[in-house]
Order: sequence, then structure tokens, then C-alpha cells
Amino acid sequence: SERLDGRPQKQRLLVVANRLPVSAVRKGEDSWALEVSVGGLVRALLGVNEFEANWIGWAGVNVSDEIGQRSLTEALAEKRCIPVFLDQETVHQYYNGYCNNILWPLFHYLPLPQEDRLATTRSFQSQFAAYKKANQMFADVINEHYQEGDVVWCHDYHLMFLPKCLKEYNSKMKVGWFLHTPFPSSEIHRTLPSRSELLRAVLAADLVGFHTYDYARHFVSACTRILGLEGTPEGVEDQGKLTRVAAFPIGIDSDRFIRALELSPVKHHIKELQERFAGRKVMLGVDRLDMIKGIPQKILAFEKFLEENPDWRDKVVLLQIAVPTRTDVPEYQKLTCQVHEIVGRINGRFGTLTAVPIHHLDRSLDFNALCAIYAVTVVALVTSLRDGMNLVSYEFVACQASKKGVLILSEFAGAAQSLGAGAILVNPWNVTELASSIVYALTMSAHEREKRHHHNFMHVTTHTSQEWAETFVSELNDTVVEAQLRTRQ
Ligand code: ADQ
Repeated sequence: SERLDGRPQKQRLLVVANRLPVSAVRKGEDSWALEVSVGGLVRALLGVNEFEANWIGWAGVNVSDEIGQRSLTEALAEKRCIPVFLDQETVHQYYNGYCNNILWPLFHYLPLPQEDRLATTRSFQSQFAAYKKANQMFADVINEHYQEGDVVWCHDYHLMFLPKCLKEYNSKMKVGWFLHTPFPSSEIHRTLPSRSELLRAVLAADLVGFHTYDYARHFVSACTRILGLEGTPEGVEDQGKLTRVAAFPIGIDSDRFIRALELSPVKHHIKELQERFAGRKVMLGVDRLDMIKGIPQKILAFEKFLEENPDWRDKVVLLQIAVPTRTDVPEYQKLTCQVHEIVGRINGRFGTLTAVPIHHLDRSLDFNALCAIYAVTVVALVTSLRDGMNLVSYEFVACQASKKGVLILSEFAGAAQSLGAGAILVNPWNVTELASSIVYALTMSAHEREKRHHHNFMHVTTHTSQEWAETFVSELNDTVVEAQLRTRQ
């Protein structure tokens, strides 16, 4: 079954990400319990019938013995997952070190660590070596499973070295790379000691994708300024070889959220929340507890709002749901303490015997509870200091068909470029502006709310995650065909 362009009807897609969408827990020498986590990426590809997705990544466990590796590989195969086995030291240096301590902060405009220059340089070098080694291990597994015609789609900052490793194995492999975080200004990327090597490795891909045009432009500038290559409207050119660079803004499976609101457990939950917060307008924050999300800034602005607007004090409540992540990292522990301290102070200042202004939860909510809480919210606050896209803003909009609530959105989230016309855009560093935008949101006319909501709802329901995945993969196929035509000419 072939299509007109010679591609098979169902093309095999190898989706490569640091983590597999399955976590494994060892139950015996050769038995495993697998827990599937259907994140955004899995869901995006579930809806795409054109491709058969296979997953390659780390299963989140250290398995050093042969029986364990073989049995886990077999168990994962049923879920179309192929494991990459990383040893503990590599995970420590590559994942905790280079990925999460260096690239993640830097790509969100937080400078490189600089406590002890010498020690940092040494550990930096060994971390970068581990990063390259880990990427090579991913490439080895991909190469082993690759079949002609497959499309290999690499994800995120963990795997910037992978396109180069793959092309060294097979220059004909179709390789795409997508970054889920921002790509920073070239002046920030310039500070990275391994700046050139990383850029060159990414450029080995056929197609390089970002959430926004700004990130794509930053990447092209980094290649022209740091590597001295030529930027063209299509991408980056190096001695006649073009790497296509473009923006592919991600979305969500909006139907799933809209349908959930019709389920009776969700309706029941909505009713409970409405009763619980009767007489108060619900404001909401949902974030991973990460410094990039601007949680302290959000809560401080809420405090200022309460300070300056005594009439509102018993008429609003802020629900801040913060899932802990990277809890073993000291900076994240410090952030948790800081947030708890501010919340405690505000609740002490403005709480009464029967009510507190902020409900802060250190945990994640299940899907039904999340939908219910989005649905009862009147004002959502997304105050990221930097954020690749931010899907919470999309999910909120999808659940607001009846309330038509207001989205306050940081101009530093990629989502500001797609939902900017419907949201109130703010600079989260400006607490005064943020506090007054809360007043504006709470007192907005119904007409304006409807107009703003309509704009965003149209966007969220048409630019879905399925459409994002389909567009990226078909663009990758086209890029490769065009490159072949060019070389024949
Ligand atoms: P994240 O930084 O994780 O993703 P985001 O896009 O907001 O940020 O996605 C978070 C997801 O986790 C959402 O689906 C949300 O519902 C869920 N979530 C967050 N807190 C939760 C809670 N307390 N309970 C339940 N669920 C919760 C990275 C980038 C983003 C980019 C995405 C996708 O940092 O900028 O948008 O990848 O590319």
C-alpha cells in the first residue's frame, strides 16, 4: 500500500525523547510493572493515523544486569517502546548535570553556575562528555532499530547531539529535532562553553523546529554569529547544505478537555467546588514548581492586590496547584520553602477564622479534577519568567466555554504569541502591573470577556497537538524530498 509520492501508507515514526512514556518498576529478576504516563506528546501522536509511532528513550530505572535488560526490553516492546539503558553515573552527569543544571536554566535566561570557577569548569567538561556519551547511546539504539523510510523525530534539549550521531551512522536517515523550551538570544547561547559543538550537532538534522518564530530566529542568529554560517529565509546554510529551521507551535487535544466537562464525575466535582467557594471568585495557577514559572512573582502580586483592594479580600480566592519536580535539587527545595513562606505570610495577614485567601497545594491533580478546577475559574494566572509555550493557558481556555474567564498571561511564555490577542499580557517582574491586571480581569465587562475568550477558544480548538505533530512530520518528509531534488539539479 503505497501513496503517490512513494511513501508507505503508514509511515513508521521513531519518537525519541529522554524519557519513555512508560515508567518501569522491577518486581523480580525478570518481571516488571509498567506504568504508562500519557503525556502531551503521546496524546498528540495517538490522534495521528498516518504514522505508526514507536518510542525510544530511558525507562527511568537503572538496570545493569543482562536478564533485567532483556526482560524489560521484551515487556516494553508490547507498548511499542524501546529502552535506552543509561547507568547511574551517566544519568547523574548527563541528566541531572548537563541537562537540568546547565541547559535548562540557560535556555530560560538564567546564567551558568559560577560558584567555584575551577570546579565548575571541571565538572562542566565531564558533564558535557557524559551528555555526548548518553546521546551516542540513544543513537546506537536508534540505529539498531531503524528501517529504511522511517522518520526519526528527536525531542528537546536533552538530545541536541543526537542528530549528528544519527547522520554519522546513516546520512540518508530522515532526522527532525524539536525544542520544547525557548531557544535564547544568541548572546545568551554564546556563554555556553560547548556552544559551537552543540549548534553544529543540531544542524546535522534535516528539520529543526521551535514553538515560536522568535526562538527560530535566535537559533539562526546563533548559527550566523557564532559559527559564521549563512542564515536564509528557510534556515541555515553550510557549504550548500541547508538545514531547514521553522516554527511549529504546539497545541493540546482540546476535544478531550471539552468532552471531560460533560462527564458526570467532572460535573459533580464542579458542583462541589462551586459550593465550597460560593460567594468568592476563583483565581487559579497550575504549574510545575519550577523557577521559570514565576510562582513567587504571582503570589506577591496577589498580595499587593489584596493590600490595595480591601473590598475584594473576602470575595476572591487564589488556588495555586504546584506539582513538585526535581525535588532532590537544592534550588528547587529553596523555591518550595520560599513559596510556602510567602503563602503563609499572606494567609496570616488576610485570612479570617473561616477562610484563607490562598490555597496552595504541593501536588498534581488527576485529569478530572484538573478539568473541574479550570471550569470554575474566573481568572487564570500564568506568570512564567520564560516558558517554551505553556500548555496550562491552552487547557484553561478549552475549559471555559461557559464561564468565559480571563487569562492573565506572561509575555515571556511562547503562548503569548498565539493567545496574546485574547489574554491580558503582563510582565511578571512588574508586580504593580500584575496586581492592577488582576483588578482589570475581575471587573471586565461580559462583552469584553466573551470577545477575548472567543478569540482564544478558536485558536486552541483549531491548533491542536495532532495538527502540530502532523505538520512537523510532513514538513520533515517534504524537506528531505526537496533536498534530494536540489542535489540532483
Ligand atoms: P512544562 O514546563 O511541563 O512543559 P506546560 O506546557 O505548562 O509546562 O505543561 C505542563 C503540563 O503538566 C500541562 O499539561 C498541565 O496540565 C500539567 N500540570 C502542571 N501542573 C499540574 C498539576 N499541579 N496537576 C496536574 N497537572 C499539572 C514543557 C515546556 C513548556 C511547553 C511544553 C510542551 O516547559 O513551555 O509548553 O513542554 O512543549
